[in-house]
Amino acid sequence: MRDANPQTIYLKDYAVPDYLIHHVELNFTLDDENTRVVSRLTMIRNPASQTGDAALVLAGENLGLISVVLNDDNELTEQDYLQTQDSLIIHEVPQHRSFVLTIENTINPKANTALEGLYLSGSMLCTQCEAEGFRKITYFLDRPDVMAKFTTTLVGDKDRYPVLLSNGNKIAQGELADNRHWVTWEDPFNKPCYLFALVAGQLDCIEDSFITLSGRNISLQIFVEKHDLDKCAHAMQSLKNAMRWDEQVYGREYDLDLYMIVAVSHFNMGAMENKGLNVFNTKFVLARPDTATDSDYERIEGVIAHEYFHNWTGNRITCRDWFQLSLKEGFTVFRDQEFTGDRTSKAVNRIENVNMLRTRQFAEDAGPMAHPVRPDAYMEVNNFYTLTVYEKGAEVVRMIHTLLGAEGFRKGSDLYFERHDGQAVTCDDFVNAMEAANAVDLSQFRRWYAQAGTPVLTVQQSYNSSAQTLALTINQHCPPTPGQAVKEPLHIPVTVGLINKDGSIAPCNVQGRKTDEIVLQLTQAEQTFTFTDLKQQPVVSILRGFSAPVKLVMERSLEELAFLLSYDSDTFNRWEAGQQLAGQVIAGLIADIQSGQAMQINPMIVTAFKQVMAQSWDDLSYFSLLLGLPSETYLAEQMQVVDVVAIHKAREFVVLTLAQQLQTQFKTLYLECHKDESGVFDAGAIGRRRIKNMCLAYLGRLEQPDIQQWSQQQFDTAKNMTDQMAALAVVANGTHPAKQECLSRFYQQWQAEALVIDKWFALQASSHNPDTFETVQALMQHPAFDLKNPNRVRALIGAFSQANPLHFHAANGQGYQFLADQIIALNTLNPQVASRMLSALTSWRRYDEGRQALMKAQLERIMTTDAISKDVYEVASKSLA
Ligand code: 7MF
Ligand code: ZN
Repeated sequence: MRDANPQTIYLKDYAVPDYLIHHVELNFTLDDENTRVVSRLTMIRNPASQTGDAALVLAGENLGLISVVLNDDNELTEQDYLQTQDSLIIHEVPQHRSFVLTIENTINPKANTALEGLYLSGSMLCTQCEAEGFRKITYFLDRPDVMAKFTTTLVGDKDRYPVLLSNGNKIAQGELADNRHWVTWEDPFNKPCYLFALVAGQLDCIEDSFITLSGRNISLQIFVEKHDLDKCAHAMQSLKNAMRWDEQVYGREYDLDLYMIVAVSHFNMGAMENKGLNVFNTKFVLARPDTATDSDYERIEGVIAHEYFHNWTGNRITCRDWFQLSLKEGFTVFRDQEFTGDRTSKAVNRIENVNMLRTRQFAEDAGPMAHPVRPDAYMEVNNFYTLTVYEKGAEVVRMIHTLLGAEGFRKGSDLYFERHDGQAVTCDDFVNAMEAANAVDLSQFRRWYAQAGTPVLTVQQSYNSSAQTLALTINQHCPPTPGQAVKEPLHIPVTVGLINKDGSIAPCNVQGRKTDEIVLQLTQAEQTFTFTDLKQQPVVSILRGFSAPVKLVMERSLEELAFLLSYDSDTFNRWEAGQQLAGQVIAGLIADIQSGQAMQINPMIVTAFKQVMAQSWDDLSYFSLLLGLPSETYLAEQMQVVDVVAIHKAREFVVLTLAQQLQTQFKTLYLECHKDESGVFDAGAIGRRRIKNMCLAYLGRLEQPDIQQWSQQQFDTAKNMTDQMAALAVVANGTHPAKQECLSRFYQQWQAEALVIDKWFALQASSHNPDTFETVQALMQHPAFDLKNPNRVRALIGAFSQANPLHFHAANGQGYQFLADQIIALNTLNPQVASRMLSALTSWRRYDEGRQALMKAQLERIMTTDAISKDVYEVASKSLA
């Protein structure tokens, strides 16, 4: 919490550090409220530094400084250094030889509600240092291009902190007087301080092992609170799957003898890849069939893999500065997506990732916080852990993969690891390696890293029957974003396939090469590609697999979309055709509502759904996605002025119509797939649960006694959380007579399981029932609600503001005022979470005038918050600019 005028940091100002740290010896005397830190730094002036000033500037915040000693015997006095709010400046240190600086300070973990640095989560002491948390532990050169070897000794009471963990290998331990003990950890790898971690507390652990490709035996441990020991098996198996996959697909082995994961209940985000000691949000570790849904199981495996993959893409090779964050995050997200695709269903995984990209990243890219994958300026680095850096960053890596092919990409990643192991590098270094290993020119492609905004591709086709050619003309245009008025054309891979009217493949014949599918390389503002030897006009399947993160504009009739939904061999485009068909039908209904007419549904949607349901499907999860309608958020993305009420009404009308007209099919399918397969997590069982619960959700809209009976029955007898939660959602989102009873029984049943209670909060907060706002207000007062727990905040406030457009955007502004109240309260407690909650208000320009004024007024009120944090200030001020 600081002044309301924070500094902007620019990429163009990057300079190498003036000093380097070779070795760090840390000694922690642990106490919940008064931990003592002794840090002994072996340092040297950086020979590459260009600055004349010799002062040593260390970053540090909220530290109780005790002493500063130079070379073990020279205790510095206040004449020798200057302490500011966020730094310690030592006026003179040796310039031509290495020196040792020993700093002693205190910190208060219990008072640390921002959950950055060393803090208390429940009864566990733990750390979060990325991006700039280490400076809240001790004074340091807190930047990722300063890499050092760490040795860490932890000292604490044996009963209060029986388990003492840090990075690397345990090299010594012993007992002390007063019931205390100590452990020393040594990490043999150089690392930046953001990868440092410490955990201490009353923890239990499950253990396993993994034999690497070269035959090394790695010990694996997952630490949790005792009552969670029975929920770790899935995370452990996931870890082993990820380790094997990285060996097979990237040729990368784990490098330490020990890999530890700790699950903590208070965590600002998903997880953290600290070297050898990952710290996870409990949400992404704990799973038991009766407490976690199938999606939770899949997500856990993905997050465990993500953090594991960071060991090579992030830890062994790290970022030079935080503008390069996508170097590790974009690449690692791409890796975890590919892993999840291999483990589950490629088609479903791609659709889910694109859905998230198009609803959330596209909104970010079109709003006041738009920035390139490699940002060029920030006030608060924590605000740049964004969907753009992560998800669009992964798309950029995926496009390189598409352009080079799997083999070429692997050559490039091998060269990247070979060139840069042990270094802190840039996004450019990554692209350079890809280029060099494949002898290609990616200079224009590099614009993807520098240019913000979502490009729009407009496609026109013209078939010439006498020449038997099809000309595809593609135009690219990227709208301006804050600070970037003019955009250059990008290098965009556009994957295309052609389909004959009978559903067979029409070969793509471009410049004499004949293939089933082609990757067109769009490099100009407008380009025409000509396909030859086409005896009949084919249907074009374009942007297959969503080959680039762009918006596609192409006139399509409902008939053409229905054709693609039946015949496209590309699983992504087949699903996309169904979504567009539904989207067009819903758009028609929205127009009806806005012009005051009765809603007239186009029956083609029913026919299309009927046809999908009449086919037999191997991948039932994919089948269930084909039966889903575009979300209200995605529909909102498509509108000039978002009309939340019309979107909701129109979409609900389609849901109800489908439920009525396909009632028999939904019922049959439900009964066919409704079996007890609790604890079975293969693709078949997961798919049956998905499709059955999709059917139940449709049928629930009918509000018929027999269906109410089914959902109640499923709720009462479910032995797995997927089925229980799905049934509860149907019961609670309507007029079911047992609604209140089921909600309170669910609470009673699960009150000891925090993660299940989060689901209970989120379900009620995202309900479309008319009394939802009052329910949310009441839940804020619930004894289980806690503003200091980020998972709870996301479950209640996050779900209401981000997953309930209808009620959040209530025309009287009560939703906005509520959110602003919570953000103001969170600003002092936890600025990172406060700033994330702001995202629901940043898109205010997308709404009607009345709502715009109400949202803007709340943003302005937030701006007047006393002691406004950098985090909240940056987002609120940029939103209003
Ligand atoms: C999967 O990236 C994908 C993304 C930073 C914290 C985890 O490993 C991380 C950390 C944020 C947002 C998303 C993710 C993470 C963070 C994440 C987790 C799993 N380095 Br902030
Ligand atoms: Zn990551």
